[in-house]
Amino acid sequence: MTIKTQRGTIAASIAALLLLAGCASEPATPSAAPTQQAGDVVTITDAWVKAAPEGMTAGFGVLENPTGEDVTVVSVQTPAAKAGELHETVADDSGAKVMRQIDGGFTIPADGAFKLEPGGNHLMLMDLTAPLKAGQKVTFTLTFSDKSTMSFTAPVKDYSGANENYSGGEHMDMGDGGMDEGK
Ligand SMILES: [Cu+2]
Repeated sequence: MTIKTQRGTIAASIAALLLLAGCASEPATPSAAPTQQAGDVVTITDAWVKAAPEGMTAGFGVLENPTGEDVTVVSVQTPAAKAGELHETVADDSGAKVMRQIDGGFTIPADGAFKLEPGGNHLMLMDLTAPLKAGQKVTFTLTFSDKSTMSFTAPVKDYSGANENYSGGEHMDMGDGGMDEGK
C-alpha cells in the first residue's frame, strides 16, 4: 500500500512537471511567432514628388498590400519637410477641390492597392526644409498601425497640377491656425 501510494505520488509529480514544462513553452508559440509586419511587405511603385521652391508639396505613388488583411498607414515623415501629413482631396461646399488630413489614415485593402495621385490622396509635405528641384530625391518613412515602418525614396519631378487648396486655410497658410483636422 505504501509503495503504491508513493508511486502514485511520483507519477503525479512527473505529470505536474510535464504540465509545467508544457505551460512554460506554450506561450512562446502564439505570442512570439513572427507575425508579418506591414512595413516588411507593403510596397510602393511609381513614387514621385512634385517639385516646389518652398512651402508645401506632395508625394504620390501606388501602395500595394500583398497580405490577406487590410493595413493602414497612420503617419508619414520625411527630412524634406518639417511635417508630413496624410491627405485626401474632397469637394467643398462650392464644389472646389480642397485637401485635408484623412481620418484614420490610408487603409490599403487586403491583396489590394491604394493610389496616391494628384487630385486625390497624397503624402503632404508641409513647410519644406529646402527647395525641391526635379532630379532630386526625397526619402519617406511611412508608419503603419502595427507600429512597423517602411522607407522609400522618390524622385522629384516638375508637375503643374496638384494645386488644390488646403481645406480651412489659405493655400500658403500652414500655421497652426490653418489646419482643418478631422472634419
Ligand atoms: Cu495635401
